[in-house]
Parts: sequence; C-alpha cells; structure tokens
Amino acid sequence: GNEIPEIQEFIEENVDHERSEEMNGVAKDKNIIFLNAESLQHFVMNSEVNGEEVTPFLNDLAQDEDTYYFDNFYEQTGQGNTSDSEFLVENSLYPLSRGAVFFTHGGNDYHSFPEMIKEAGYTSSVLHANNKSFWNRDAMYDSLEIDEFLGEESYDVTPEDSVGWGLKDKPFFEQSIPLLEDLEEPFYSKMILLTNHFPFELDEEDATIDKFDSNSNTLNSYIPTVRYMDEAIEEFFDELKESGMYEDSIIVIMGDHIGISANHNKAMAQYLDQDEITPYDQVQLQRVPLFIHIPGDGNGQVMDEIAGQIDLKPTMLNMLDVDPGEDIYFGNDLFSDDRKDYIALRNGDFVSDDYVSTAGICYDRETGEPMDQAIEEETDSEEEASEELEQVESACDSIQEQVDTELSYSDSIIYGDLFRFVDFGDEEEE
Ligand code: GP9
Repeated sequence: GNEIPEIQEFIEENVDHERSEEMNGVAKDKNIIFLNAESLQHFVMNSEVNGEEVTPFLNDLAQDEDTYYFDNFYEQTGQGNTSDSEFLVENSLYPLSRGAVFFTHGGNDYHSFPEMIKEAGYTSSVLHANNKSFWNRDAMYDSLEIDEFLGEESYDVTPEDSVGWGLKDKPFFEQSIPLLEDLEEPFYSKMILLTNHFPFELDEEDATIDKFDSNSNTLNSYIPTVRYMDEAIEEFFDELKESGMYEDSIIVIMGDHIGISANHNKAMAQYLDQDEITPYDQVQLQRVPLFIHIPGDGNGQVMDEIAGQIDLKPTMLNMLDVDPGEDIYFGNDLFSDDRKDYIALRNGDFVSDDYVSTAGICYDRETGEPMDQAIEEETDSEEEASEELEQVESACDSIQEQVDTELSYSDSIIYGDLFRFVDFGDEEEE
C-alpha cells in the first residue's frame, strides 16, 4: 500500500478531475442502460456499401438532439477484449498489458462504479445471453459488487433464435424488456451484445445489406452483422418506448473493442479508399462510437474531444451527482473543459490533441503525417526545422512519460491489490 500516496499525488497533479457543472445530476434517479456494442468500430459510421448506409439508425442517433455523440473516442483494451472494456468502464483503471484482468485479478478489492452508486440508491445488473463464467465474469462481478447477473439461463435460447455465439441481438433485446421491468429502480444495467462477434455469422434472412467485396471474408461479413446490430438497437429503442422505461432512462451505447484486426489491412484500405493502412491509421481504427442519449435533453451535440473508455466512470458519476470522494481513477469527466489532453492506449501508444504516437513515431493528428516530415516540408530553413523538431520531440516525449507512468501506476494498483489498503470513506455502505 506504500505506493498509494505517490499515485494519489500523481493523479492530483496530472489528471484533472474537474466535473462539468452543466451535466451534474442530469441523470439523477434515472436508469442507466448501457449497451456494450460488440466489436462496433467508428469507421462504419456514416459509411456506405453499394450505396446503402451501414448504420442508418446509429447515424441518425448521432445527430439526435438528445444525443451526445463522441467522434474521437478510443477503445483502450488489451488481450481481455470485452472484459477489458468492462473493466475500464467500471473502474476507470487500465486493464493489463498481458492477459485479462478479469481472470488474473478477479478477486481483488475494487472501488467500482456499481459499488459507488449504491449510496445514491442504485441497483446494478448485467444482462448477457452467454455462459456466466465466460471471462470469469461471475467471480469478477462479485468483486465489482454488481448486484445481479442475468446470463444465458434467463433467456429462451432456441436454435432458430441463435447464430454464431448464441442468442441473436434482436430476441436478446426483446426478451430483456421484462427482465429490465423487474429490476429495482433506479438501476444501472449493462447489456452485452453478441451477434456482431468474430467471425460475424448471420442467417440469410437477417442480412439486410450486401457484404463488402474484398479479399477478407471477415471484413465482408462484418458489414451485415453491424447492420443487424444497428437494427436491433433501433428495435430496442422502440421496445423501451413501448414499455414506458425510455423516458426514465439514459442510454449509453459504446463500441467495446475493434472487430477487424490488422490482419485485414489490405481489405480495410480498400474499404476506406486508401492506398494502405499506416501505423497512424491503425491507431485511428481504435476509435469506437460512444453515444450518451438523454431523452428530453435537447442539447445533444457531436463532441470532438479526444476521449476514451477510461472516462466513462467519472462522467456517469457526475451525471448521477455521485461525489467521487476519495476515489482513485485515471479518467476525466467527458463533459468537463479541463481534461487531460491525451488518451493512453493499452500498448503505450497515445493520442493527444496534436499528435498520434505509435511505435515511437509522432504523427500529426490532423494529417497523419510523421511530424519530422511535416516540419521538413513546411519549414524553409534547416535551422528552424531542427529547432521545431526538437520542440515537438520534447512535447511527445513528455506526454509519453505521463502515459507510461499512468499505465504503470494503474498496473501497480492491480498487481498489488492496493485498494485493500485504501479507506474510500464509504465502508459503512457495504
Ligand atoms: C462473450 C462476449 C464476447 O461473452 O462478451 O467477448 P469477446 O470475445 O468479444 O471479448
């Protein structure tokens, strides 16, 4: 536990924990329905295949007056994929660089979002039509103090309603409505989708858009399964409205991690109409959509700020008006103006307001050009160029140092199970 004061000091100095006054309490006493959108990446948004929008519902939702849509939102997962995204959201800590923290440290002490919102009267649950022990969820959810886990056995999973990994998303949503209605309100309920999972299988009758046409079956098949997810979410919105839960809820939709790996870069370049996928592009492909939909809000907008999964916990706490107190976390309130100006990816790469850094190269975030080339092209005198380059290198190095420190402090918390030694001041709630 000796490292805790040092970590607290680092966070105090480097991670601005200012909260947005405007969004403070906007979700107070409302349910939070959080959709973990399996493998949903940003690049499909507003894109077309054979003249058809891939995600027509989500495209409209992003522009809706009740939606805050985050356009530069990054997934920060490691090998634990979906479970890592859950870990980031519930804790605002980073997952591990190797293995899945849900497996390796499922018994640790955490100070999770579900635990913290209990004091505001919230119950918490996860709905997911898969085996409860997948990703060691059953054990980890206890550590995260999630009240209820409604898994496969809560659903009627028939062969005709299943494809690929299990129950299709449309019947999953439909069958989830009565389960949600039974929950004690206000609730925070996470729904983990399944159909848009590698290898992206879909029954013919569910495919309403052409596959993409490239040398990658994976990318080709991804398009109709993403469209299926888009339709499933649209139907779910209608079902929520019919049930009367819509008005009392806010709906968060987050892509959990990439679905198309770098193995499919040739096809991806074709999809994006580019010659190749550069290391810069690879980082940009880690963007996933994030929607925060607040029925009746009317002030929705497209948010351009650099953001990531680490930011959800402080954002949602502020929206519920729950004081983070002594909590130790690395994210920022997404609606606050005072935020860190970078997002750390789990492999140590980062995206800042100005730069994208990967494999030791700093790129211009706007143009995707390596900074040394950009400076050389733009600057007439060699002397000026070398001065400017020195400044950029030092700026990139200093962000890199912050990123490395942040990741290593988060690792220390997990490897040392350091929250055992912290009194967060809310023990009496347990
Ligand atoms: C499994 C599902 C998928 O239950 O959440 O997990 P993933 O393989 O995407 O990490």
